[in-house]
Amino acid sequence: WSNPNCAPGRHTIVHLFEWKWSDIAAECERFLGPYGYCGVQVSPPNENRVVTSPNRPWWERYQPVSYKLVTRSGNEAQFTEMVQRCNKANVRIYVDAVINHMTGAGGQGTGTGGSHWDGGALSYPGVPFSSWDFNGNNECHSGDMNIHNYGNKDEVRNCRLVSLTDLKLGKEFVRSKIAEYMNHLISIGVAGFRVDAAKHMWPGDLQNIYGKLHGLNSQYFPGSPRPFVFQEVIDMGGEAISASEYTGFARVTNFIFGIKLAQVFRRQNAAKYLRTWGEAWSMPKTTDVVVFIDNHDNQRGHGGGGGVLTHSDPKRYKMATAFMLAHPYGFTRVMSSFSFGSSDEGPPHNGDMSTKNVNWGSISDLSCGNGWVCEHRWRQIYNMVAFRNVVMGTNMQHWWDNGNYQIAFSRGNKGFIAINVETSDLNRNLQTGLPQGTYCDVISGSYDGSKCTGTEVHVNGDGTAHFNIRSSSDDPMVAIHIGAKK
Ligand code: ARE
Ligand code: CA
Repeated sequence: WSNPNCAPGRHTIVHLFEWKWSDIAAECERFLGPYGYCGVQVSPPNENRVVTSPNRPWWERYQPVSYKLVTRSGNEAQFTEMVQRCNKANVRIYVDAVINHMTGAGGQGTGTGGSHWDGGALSYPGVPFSSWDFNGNNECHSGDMNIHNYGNKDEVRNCRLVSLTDLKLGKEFVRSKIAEYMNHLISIGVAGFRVDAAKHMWPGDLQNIYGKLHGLNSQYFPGSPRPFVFQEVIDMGGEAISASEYTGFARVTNFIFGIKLAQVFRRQNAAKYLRTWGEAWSMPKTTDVVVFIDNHDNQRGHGGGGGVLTHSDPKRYKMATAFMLAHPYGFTRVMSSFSFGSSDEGPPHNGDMSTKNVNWGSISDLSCGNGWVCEHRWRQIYNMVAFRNVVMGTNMQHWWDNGNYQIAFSRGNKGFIAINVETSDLNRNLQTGLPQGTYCDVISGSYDGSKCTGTEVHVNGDGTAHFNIRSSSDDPMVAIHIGAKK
């Protein structure tokens, strides 16, 4: 369950947060496929509660009503078409699986797929789940049924996360309904799952559910390998539950990663220390993690968030993302956001609250418009996704730092990056480890097949090259690789 099942030569996924299935299908064909992305993490595809106060927040999708595939992103036919078109474009789909809970415990109503739900009565006939499918006073001893103490494992796993009705995953019927939902998605052709709120489920219950999952659809995945599973476990240290309880069988999300890199690129911790980036920073093994600079929660202060870099601080964000993509550690995920004022605000919408389309834009300008930030279409980011594909399998070599905030390293003899987080310019010769030749800096431009649209870097016969990186530049870094050589 730890293999992402990417098409050959692809190594990064993008979270297209709240995108419509029809837009994702088009994006796979016109952008993600051609630009080398492995896949897309999509928002939860199953029926959810319709929240009207606040009006249709993004987080209503984390309150399941049933496992019917009807949401504001689209219906089952649109979901299926997206999966088919993306797989055909060599881009995988990973589903955000919300399986710890159903809706908030109060209220009742009709979900996005027309199913009735009643949180007070613990009734979800669309599945169907009823009161004996949920944890109650026998399992949860917190008093009011909610989680208060993250120091108590039983409470975190058997009580309600922010009052969401907590499924009894020890029960065979509940496990089988969840596995049925996930197997339905597998039969459509998805490549794996992000497991939401995994910390709030017992590792044994999760392994039981994973064990019920079918191999992937052989139409797209020869030999039907196991689905990829990465589990959302927030472990910053200091709580009863640790990420290591969830590794060894599947991956976990690494939340230390984005916080620590934010400190470096905000100049609160010298970049020279990144020389040992990885397990030495109290992070799990490289093969056990999915890594990212920010996610949909912490970019807006949810999930204990804050402290991370986001698109709203583009200079530092691009530097941190470039470092992530250049460095060998972890399986990488790029965030693709919509712009927001309040932290509750849902995706860009039309007058009837339907989600706005994403623009394709012109060839020279890949911006998305309509309130979609589309970090994954920023040149400094997509060119580093390609860099990662080119250098995959090589080690970090030729590390250099100025003893403070200027760093550089190569990936074997295939790629090289220099980053200037200093307040002064970087102007010197560095050993790149690359073969002699003229390379295109893929930060300031691209290789268009014959020439560089940005700066050129000339690597000498001895592997050295001259770098001049002004600290005041919008992008104080240079990256070159053998896939963008003149
Ligand atoms: C909303 C309202 C609540 C209301 C609830 C039920 O905000 O006030 O009680 O609905 O009506 C998202 C939003 C929530 C939202 C929820 C349901 O962020 O605000 O609640 O959807 O609509 C913990 C979990 C972690 C979780 C974060 C948010 O461990 O798993 O909280 N993250 C995932 C998703 C979220 C999603 C959910 C789970 C729920 O990524 O987007 O919530 O499906 C420390 C701990 C962390 C803890 C953190 C915050 O850091 O270490 O474990 O994270 O504090 O409490
Ligand atoms: Ca639980």
